[in-house]
Amino acid sequence: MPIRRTSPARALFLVTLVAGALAVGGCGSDSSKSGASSSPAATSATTTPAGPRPAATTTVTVDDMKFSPANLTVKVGDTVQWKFSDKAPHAVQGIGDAAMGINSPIIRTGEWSYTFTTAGTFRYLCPLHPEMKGVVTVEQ
Ligand SMILES: [Cu+2]
Repeated sequence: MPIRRTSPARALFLVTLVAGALAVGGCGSDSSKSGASSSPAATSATTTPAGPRPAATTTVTVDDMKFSPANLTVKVGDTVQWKFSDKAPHAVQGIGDAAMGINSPIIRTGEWSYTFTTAGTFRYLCPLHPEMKGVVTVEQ
């Protein structure tokens, strides 16, 4: 009876001792290796840029009774800035439902910006001079 009780306990004790010794030995011999391998992993994590590319701003000059460039291609999230510097006042007004948000005040000198959040083709004109037209193509 007492032998049956003590022998599993002793066996467990021995296993615990051996496992502990192995664990300590393994840790001690591997510590320099694991320390060396963890630093390249850390640098690769920091050098990998997360997320999409930064948004860009493209300028359209409003001068000499025209938008230039009149045709422009940007990416979703990009901003177009119209820079007004003509003798006559102008505005930027979208044509059609998709371009309804494009609606600047009448400006003679100064800037007005619009950020394109959806892909598509956006036509616009100057409501004071409807022959002044432009197109912004927004790609995904
Ligand atoms: Cu105009």
